[in-house]
Amino acid sequence: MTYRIGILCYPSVGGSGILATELGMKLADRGHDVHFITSSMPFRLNAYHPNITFHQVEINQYSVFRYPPYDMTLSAKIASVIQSFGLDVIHAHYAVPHAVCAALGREMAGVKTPIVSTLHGTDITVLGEDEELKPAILYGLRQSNAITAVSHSLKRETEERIAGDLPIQVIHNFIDESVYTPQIDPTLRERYGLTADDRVVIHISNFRPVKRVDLVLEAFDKMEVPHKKLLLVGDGPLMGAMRRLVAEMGLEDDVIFAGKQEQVAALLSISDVHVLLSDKEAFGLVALEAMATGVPSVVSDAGGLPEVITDGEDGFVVPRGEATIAALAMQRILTDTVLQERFRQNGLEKSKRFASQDIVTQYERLYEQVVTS
Ligand code: GMT
Repeated sequence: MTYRIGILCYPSVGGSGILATELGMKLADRGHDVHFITSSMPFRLNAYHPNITFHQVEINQYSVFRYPPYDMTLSAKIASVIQSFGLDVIHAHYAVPHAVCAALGREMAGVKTPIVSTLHGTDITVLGEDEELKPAILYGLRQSNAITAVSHSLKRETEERIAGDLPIQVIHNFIDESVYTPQIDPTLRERYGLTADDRVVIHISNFRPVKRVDLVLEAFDKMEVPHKKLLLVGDGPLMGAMRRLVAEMGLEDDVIFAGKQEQVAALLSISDVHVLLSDKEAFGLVALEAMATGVPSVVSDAGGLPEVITDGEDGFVVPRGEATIAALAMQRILTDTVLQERFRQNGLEKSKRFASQDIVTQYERLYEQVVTS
């Protein structure tokens, strides 16, 4: 059975947008008719696909508005797509405003199109802390016909903070197994000025406070490993501060800022260890991407990260905020080639559990459930 599916997500760089876009593309490959309703073209939606339609939400800039009414426009667009294309299901990624707008759009269209809402993390762990927003989040979740969370940890947090009485199903994030696989590009290391002796630590994030890039720098600085290099990929509000910190720490020669990149599989492949020391992390898609590319991770014990990385099996899970422990963990992987290879092989095997093949089927089953009930 194939469906007409409306997908709401943030189109810019970010785990929830990436996941929603990849899901839409995989669903289209399976014959579903997929409609992205977003403010701009999702950044990974880079290939033409006959089963995908992109509906741009135009933002009204009328001068009387101090804040353009994006949520209203998005809801109206959802209503119009429901009416024009007869959507069978709406899949909202991220509670705010998408779950809420899905409910409003459906109401405007005067229909009962089922809504699946997927919680990704900060929509609950950060925005759910805001008492002014909480009722809106709860409204969006109550209006949903099914709610999913990307990890057991996020399901627990949602039950504790917001909606203890609502059923939440865990569907883990996935990777495109055809993209995230060990890659060999002999020229790439060279292009980043890396030599064969260099031991490369990689961190990829949106440089927001929650990612603790400062702690990554501190841990890297503490590591006693010859020829160590740190590859920082991504961009965000703390980029300026991190550049200054690198200079203050005297690490300019060892830290490479690669900026925002789309082809992270290739960059992961030239690295020896991946590090993510976030204070909060509902899942940590990038740790899964590293694992599938054959790169062991050192991650903090935040949120769902221990559901991705198993301590001592395919990487190390260290306590939050502990730079010294993280430094020792990275050092062990970089200096013990037997351990590194064991983690790498275990990770490659484990990443198959998160292959798109199975996870997309779990979403399809859920669509069937909400459409037929
Ligand atoms: O990590 C971010 O700040 C971006 C955020 C997003 O919404 O794009 O990521 C969240 O969703 C990802 C996809 O499900 C998860 O892998 C990330 O762990 C989660 N981030 C946090 O919980 C901080």
